[in-house]
Amino acid sequence: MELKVLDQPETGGGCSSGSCGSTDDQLSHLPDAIREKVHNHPCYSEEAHHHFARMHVAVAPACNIQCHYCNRKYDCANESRPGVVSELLTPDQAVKKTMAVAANIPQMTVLGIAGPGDPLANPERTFETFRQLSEKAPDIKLCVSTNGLALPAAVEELSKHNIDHVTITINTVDPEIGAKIYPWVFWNNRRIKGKKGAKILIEQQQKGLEMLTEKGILVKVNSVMIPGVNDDHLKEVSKIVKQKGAFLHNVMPLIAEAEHGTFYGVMGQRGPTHDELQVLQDACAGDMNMMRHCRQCRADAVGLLGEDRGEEFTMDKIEAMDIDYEAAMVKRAEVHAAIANELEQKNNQPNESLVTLSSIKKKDTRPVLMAVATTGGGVVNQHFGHATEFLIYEANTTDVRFISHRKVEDLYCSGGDTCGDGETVLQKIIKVLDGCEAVICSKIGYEPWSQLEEAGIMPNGEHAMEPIEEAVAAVYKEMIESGVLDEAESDAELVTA
Ligand code: CLF
Ligand code: SF4
Repeated sequence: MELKVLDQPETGGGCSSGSCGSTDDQLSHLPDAIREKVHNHPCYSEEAHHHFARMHVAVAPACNIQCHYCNRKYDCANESRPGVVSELLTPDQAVKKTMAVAANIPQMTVLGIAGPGDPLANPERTFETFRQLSEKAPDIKLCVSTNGLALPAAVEELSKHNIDHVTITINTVDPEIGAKIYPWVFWNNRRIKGKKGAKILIEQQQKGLEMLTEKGILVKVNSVMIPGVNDDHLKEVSKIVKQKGAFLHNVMPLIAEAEHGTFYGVMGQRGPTHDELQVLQDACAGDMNMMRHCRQCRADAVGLLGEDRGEEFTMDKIEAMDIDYEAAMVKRAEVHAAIANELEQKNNQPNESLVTLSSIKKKDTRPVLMAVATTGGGVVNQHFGHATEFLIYEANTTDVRFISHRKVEDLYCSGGDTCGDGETVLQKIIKVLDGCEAVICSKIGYEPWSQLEEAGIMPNGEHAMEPIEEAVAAVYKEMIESGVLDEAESDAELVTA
């Protein structure tokens, strides 16, 4: 099966969408064993994230460092949006919850422990959960995220439980910069401050990374992009972690709000803009596989990356469930086989729209950003008014590539009497879509249609249920053929003149 997923280092030419026939080399250079590890992991594979779900269990409350973007009242901000609190579970409860979710959401393939503190600062609770799950649910991949301070000491134990995916948050390899991010680390029963503490953390992270890759465990590196602190430096971080064998780099934006009570939030440290983040991700992509579909999910997240079904699986609801686990296992196997089959068929078919695009002789056609509304499955299947996030794609004459996602704070259409009254909400959504020239959804009402058009964003509801890359390529082709891109260019020239 062809796997279309991650940004690969540029190899010169060729379509990187993974669905236009010539891209079998996307992940084909990977050994089968690694392909097997990533093909259904929604964080390690961009394609998988449309189809497979993950869940987190919040079993790890303590942390052994302090980050300036974290308020310990909330979940670990290395893998979560700041300001979120999860339901803390015992290992037994976590195992029960995982089994219940696996039975109810057959697409759930990965169980991660990512907080609410640092999983490896809570080794008994973390490893007891992994130990039980590796016995009771061997078809679920186990995943853990850590700040890395306690990692070297934990590598042996991690490898015993078949944990194939480890995330280390590495924001810097320079203690000077580290001291601006980490006020202290707790090491050998002492709180060590400033540069000295940062140096210990960096050494432990690098050592842990080397030990994991030696054991063949896939390592993803998360880095929080903090403008003015580590933004210029992260390209070097990317290069170094790649040299040491990291599989994937996920550069996430700092989210710092005063109301979260973090040091950065209170000090007014800003996060990056969409453009700044994309420029840095593109700069790192020359050296590294980049993850661009991270949702900074909570320590008890459940579902596809873009959704959160945690409320359906609180412990009181799980206690009341009557589950036939045998039937559920059969169902899981059927669903996984059906997804594999669907992906294989899709990847074996060339994207006709892209093939036709490549025959367009027009030179100098510029790339265009488009927003797509989807609930998953890799197809355009969501009403504009129901979208809580948009996936952003860039189209050019040879390629359609996934760039990022953008969250919508309020729904335009929330149903009931107020539906459609959302003028200010709509203005906010239009701001979120800044830089996009089209929005592709399954349906869209008259009011948002005309306001989007006025804002220079072309709405399109004609590609419902089509695969996303094909729909984006088709809309791009329509834009070229109708001369919309030329008009926009000459408008821009007029303005500059
Ligand atoms: Fe969870 Fe992290 Fe494993 Fe994924 S999340 S522990 S690698 S299973 Fe994924 Fe969520 Fe981003 Fe993390 S989208 S925050 S990268
Ligand atoms: Fe907070 Fe996570 Fe940093 Fe610990 S490692 S201080 S929980 S962001």
